[in-house]
Amino acid sequence: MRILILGGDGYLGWATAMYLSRRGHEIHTVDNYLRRRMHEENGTDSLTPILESLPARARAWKEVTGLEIGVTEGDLTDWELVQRVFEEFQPEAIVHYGEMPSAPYSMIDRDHAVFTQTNNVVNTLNVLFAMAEITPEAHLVKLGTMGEYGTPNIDIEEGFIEIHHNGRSDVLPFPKMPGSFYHLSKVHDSHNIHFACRIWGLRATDLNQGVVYGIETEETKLDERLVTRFDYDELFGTALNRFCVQAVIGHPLTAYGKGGQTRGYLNIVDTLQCVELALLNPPAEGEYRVFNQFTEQFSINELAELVRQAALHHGLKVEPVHVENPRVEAEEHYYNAKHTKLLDLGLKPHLLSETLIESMFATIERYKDRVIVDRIAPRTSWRGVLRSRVRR
Ligand code: NAD
Ligand code: USQ
Repeated sequence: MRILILGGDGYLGWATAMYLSRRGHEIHTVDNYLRRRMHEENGTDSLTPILESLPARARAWKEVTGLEIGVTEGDLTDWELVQRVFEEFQPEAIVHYGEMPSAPYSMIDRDHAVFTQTNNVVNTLNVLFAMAEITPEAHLVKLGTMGEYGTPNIDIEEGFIEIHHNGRSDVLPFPKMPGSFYHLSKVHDSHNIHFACRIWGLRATDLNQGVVYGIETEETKLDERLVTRFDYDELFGTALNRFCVQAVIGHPLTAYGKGGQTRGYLNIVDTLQCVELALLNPPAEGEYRVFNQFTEQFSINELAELVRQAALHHGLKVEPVHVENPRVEAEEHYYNAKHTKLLDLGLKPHLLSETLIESMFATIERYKDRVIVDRIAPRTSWRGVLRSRVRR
């Protein structure tokens, strides 16, 4: 299959490009290095040393495997660039990771909120128009987020819910209550994608993914130059990845608030499997479908305890601390999200275990001299804008 991977320089995009290339697909990637530039802006960096550019990574891939990964360095908000890539590559499927993915980054201030929503919504609109005009048969596999739903006090369905109201009923999109301007950008995308499927007959799979953890995939292990990025700082690191780095360097595990925040989680190798399953089982013309993409749910306190135990076993002593929560979110809540559609397609989950956490410790230990310790503690407050108003 000819697969266009948008955001191919990122944590998940690079791992996906290699995985699908090795399975015989023709791969082309697009990235504008936004993620690298945001790290420069914040004085942070990937724990793993990634090569200097996407072409350099593609060259290393070719040397190791003999396989090609095509590269376009460019911005997806640039309509002419998107149009050119679609015309030249004629994708049969598009895996769209190419967005600004951090909730805290989107909450820094007005500029960062506006940038996040503009970047993400415009990228996706450009992709939808390119599909409609150039490759209307192609399948869009779009990375959304479980955070679109928030934490409602009812079970979360996979995208749609049957509602009975005043004697009538319908199946409608599940209500959304996201927790950051970033998560909101994904809701806006979902509405735009659903609309494009309805009006133009496009086909799309919206993968509402949970929090991803893990450093290694079969492909990253082939050669050190093929590592994917791995972040642990307050803006770009996600919960379990951060806790593993914290355990290795002896930093208290930063549980925000009461630590009862519960989310869906999955191993990076299962992200690859899920995307492949979606690609191999495309929706019908005009169909917009939603899969909840995670394998297990944990509260922050449960994750911290798992990491504490694995650390102890590994000869490391670390304890959780309950730091003031920089976010505005429910710290104790009901959470039960359905996630059967990918299992029905054949997903074989790699569940979180002490062995897996210890193997993450082992990889992190190799790079621990690269950790920038003063970028670990949370600094970005959801209430930051309000505080500056009070100061005035
Ligand atoms: P990432 O930042 O590492 O990857 C995104 C890539 O897209 C980056 O390399 C970035 O430079 C590129 N990009 C962003 N805007 C662009 C633009 N305008 N033009 C060209 N390239 C652009 O993030 P990730 O963790 O790999 O996440 C990939 C996707 O999956 C994101 O859409 C994210 O919202 C979603 N997601 C991630 C997780 C997770 O835990 N990592 C969980 C759920 C959903
Ligand atoms: N948290 C802590 N301590 C930390 C870091 C996070 O307690 O050191 C808590 C947060 O307060 C939150 C939960 O852990 O309650 C998850 O936070 P996170 O930073 O791991 O993940 P999140 O901000 O939700 O974003 C990440 C990705 C994003 C993706 C999302 C999936 O960065 O791209 O969309 O996970 S989901 O959470 O399902 O929406």
